[in-house]
Amino acid sequence: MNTISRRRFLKITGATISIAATGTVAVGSADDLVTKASPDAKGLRKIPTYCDICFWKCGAIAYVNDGKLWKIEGNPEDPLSRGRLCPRGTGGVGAHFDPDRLRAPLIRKNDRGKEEWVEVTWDEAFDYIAKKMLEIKARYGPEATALFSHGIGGNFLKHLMKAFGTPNITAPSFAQCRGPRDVGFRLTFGEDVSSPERTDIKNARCLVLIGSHLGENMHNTQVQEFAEAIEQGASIIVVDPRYSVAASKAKWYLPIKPGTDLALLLAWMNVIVTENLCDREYVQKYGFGFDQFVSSIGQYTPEWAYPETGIDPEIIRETAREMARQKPATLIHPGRHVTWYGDDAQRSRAIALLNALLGSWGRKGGFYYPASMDVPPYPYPEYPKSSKGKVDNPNQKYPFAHETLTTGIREATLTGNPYLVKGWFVYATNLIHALPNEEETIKAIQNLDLLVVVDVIPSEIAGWADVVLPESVYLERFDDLNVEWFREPFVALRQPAVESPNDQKPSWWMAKQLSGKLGLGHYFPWKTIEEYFEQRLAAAGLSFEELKKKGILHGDRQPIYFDEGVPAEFSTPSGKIEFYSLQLAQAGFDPVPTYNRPSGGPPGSFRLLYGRAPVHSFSRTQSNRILSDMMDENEVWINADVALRYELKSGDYVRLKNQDGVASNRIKVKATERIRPDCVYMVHGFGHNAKGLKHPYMKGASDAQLLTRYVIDPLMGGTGINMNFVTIETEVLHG
Ligand SMILES: Nc1nc2c(c(=O)[nH]1)N[C@H]1C(S)=C(S)[C@@H](COP(=O)(O)OP(=O)(O)OC[C@H]3O[C@@H](n4cnc5c(=O)[nH]c(N)nc54)[C@H](O)[C@@H]3O)O[C@H]1N2
Ligand SMILES: Nc1nc2c(c(=O)[nH]1)N[C@H]1C(S)=C(S)[C@@H](COP(=O)(O)OP(=O)(O)OC[C@H]3O[C@@H](n4cnc5c(=O)[nH]c(N)nc54)[C@H](O)[C@@H]3O)O[C@H]1N2
Ligand code: SF4
Ligand SMILES: [Mo]
Repeated sequence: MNTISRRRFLKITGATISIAATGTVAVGSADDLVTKASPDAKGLRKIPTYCDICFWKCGAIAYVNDGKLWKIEGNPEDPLSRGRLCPRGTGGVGAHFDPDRLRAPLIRKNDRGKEEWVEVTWDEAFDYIAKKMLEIKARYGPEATALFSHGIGGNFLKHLMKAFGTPNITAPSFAQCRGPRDVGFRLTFGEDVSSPERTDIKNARCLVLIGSHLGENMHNTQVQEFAEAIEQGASIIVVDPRYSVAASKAKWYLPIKPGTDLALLLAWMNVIVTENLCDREYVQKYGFGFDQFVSSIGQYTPEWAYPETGIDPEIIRETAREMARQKPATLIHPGRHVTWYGDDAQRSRAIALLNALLGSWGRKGGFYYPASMDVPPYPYPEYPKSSKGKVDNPNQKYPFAHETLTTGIREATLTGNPYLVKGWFVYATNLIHALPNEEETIKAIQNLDLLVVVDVIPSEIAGWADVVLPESVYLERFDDLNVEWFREPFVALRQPAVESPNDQKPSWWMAKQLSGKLGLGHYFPWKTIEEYFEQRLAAAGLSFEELKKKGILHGDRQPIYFDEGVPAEFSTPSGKIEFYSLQLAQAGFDPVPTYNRPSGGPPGSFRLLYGRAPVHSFSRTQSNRILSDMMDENEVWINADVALRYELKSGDYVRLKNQDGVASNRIKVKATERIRPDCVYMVHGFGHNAKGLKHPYMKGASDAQLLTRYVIDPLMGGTGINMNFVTIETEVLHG
């Protein structure tokens, strides 16, 4: 079968441990899988699809009994899930049954944010939107409408917006998540880490996790592979101010002072170089600027790093030697959500450089070269070209931003610089929880002539919309083909298992309908979505019928390591791994990372850290009754000694108040030895205040509300948000 070329990959990227209840699942062979969502059907049907509770897109099989959704399990044919879903995926059926769901299109009938609506027909909603979009276009140009879209479900809306003529299409996955990592790796190796990460965790002999809290961060394949690596005796080194689930599996746990990881990374590299422990042949063959690199890191001894990080110099040496002992199967995990301190691209670059010293890029147990099926895009007419260009990064202020900045579009909406943005189309991203400083988001929204939100529940962002469009949940709809970049090439189909309970519709249908109202119908030449699939798959020599039946089609395994014949080519300016970066030097940045101490907080305050819980995704699952049954509110982790000082015990309620005087909803205390005394920690996504979210309303507290400050990464515009500090307000009563 067709497999895509490396060249196209470059082009495209240029653009359980006992931790989890991931029960192994026995399912029948693909032969008894059927595919149609027919509510009257009797008996048991198994419909292959892929999960949408997070962006990992695990292959799954939905079980429908007498027309009713029963359960969902992993598809054993799928290389991502390998037959097992994570607890969130298993609880995904709760999304279909959620009584808080949006049921019909809504138009605002009072001030923005009041959450008062009139139910309208789809036709009325589209008329309203099209009229506004065309007015905005006539007055300010097509670029004045921006699309915020997260996840594969937004693909057809992206296509519509490109056809409309706007280049302003963005997702929080860059400036609020993995952007700095991909920039740091791209500057070093010429390629992104991308998603799913090209990390060969299962073959690693030494795995270093810096923050990445696998096991709470439940990205399925990574967690499964982490368990495998542990079983095979890999040494695990975890660096985290909090004793995470991953830390409990580690041989070395380094409770680092928050924000000082770059100091540790520099000291590790210093040891490896000074003790002559690097992969010399690899570095000589593929490296550029190694001598300058060596002289630059000479000052960063473990003794220098000790007062910065709080990590004993001998532990720094010991762990560096262990990494070197296992090279090249030593994987310093690049992390994923890395927008922490504003120096994140340089910290990520240091991670890339440490991997480069150990020769793990392109090697088994390090970073592999992903492969993909060659499924050509649909042959649409060409998009109109924008004369204005993108709005998010005027004058390339952030020279290494290679994707569009959400917060850049927000900024332009607030200031009109470089030009005005008057319409936001928001698909599946809760901008109130996802972007730092919610006040700025709300102010920007108040400048708009049109805010459309496509969601499945009445989220906070939907509460601010002029028009809310209710989408069918993933178990009720087709979405675009998932042509994944992974260890092995495959293509997966999301298809409906059941019908939507009310007047909800899939986004491809919305995009096609709206295209008609905007005079862009010729951009949607296919009559049905099936026709679209058939055409794309036929062009790849694949059968839609077979894909419908199996949910997944595989390509032939390709070489994925240098040793297997992948050419060691690096798309950097020098064509080599850049230990020293001329591009950075020319743009006025450090060509080799250097360390700056992060600023501290007011006396008596604690740094606010946040992360994931195994049974929830961001702010999107708290109203899913199956998942909220397992975790209904978040807690604030407070160091046990600190709690004692405040006379607090686990179960008491407090409020957190940040440096700008913003106070949180009440939140339960977890007094624990498992966190440093200089920080507190909470799970992201709780503390909902949208009225329509009846079940999760005001349960737990929102980290997002407290993240009023952020530091922008000067290389690429990412928003570092671990820069907020809170005090603990105890007057809330003991509970
Ligand atoms: N269950 C679940 N899993 C998920 C998701 C989800 O919503 N739910 N979301 C997915 C997505 S998109 C992402 S991006 C990932 C995010 O997950 P990760 O990429 O693993 O990272 P973070 O959420 O940034 O990391 C939180 C961890 O970093 C630690 N930490 C905080 N500050 C510092 C510091 O200064 N130094 C160090 N070394 N550690 C620090 C925290 O204590 C915490 O353990 O999770 C993915 N997996
Ligand atoms: N404070 C803070 N901010 C963060 C993070 C953090 O940890 N703390 N994490 C950052 C990271 S790593 C990421 S990746 C981003 C994630 O940011 P987002 O992707 O915005 O995540 P959510 O908050 O879950 O918002 C998803 C929205 O999509 C809706 N939705 C769910 N399913 C569907 C569907 O099928 N169709 C439609 N149309 N809508 C649907 C949900 O109801 C919800 O309103 O946030 C970033 N921002
Ligand atoms: S990791 Fe879990 S929630 Fe994410 S797609 Fe896979 S099963 Fe679904
Ligand atoms: Mo993320």
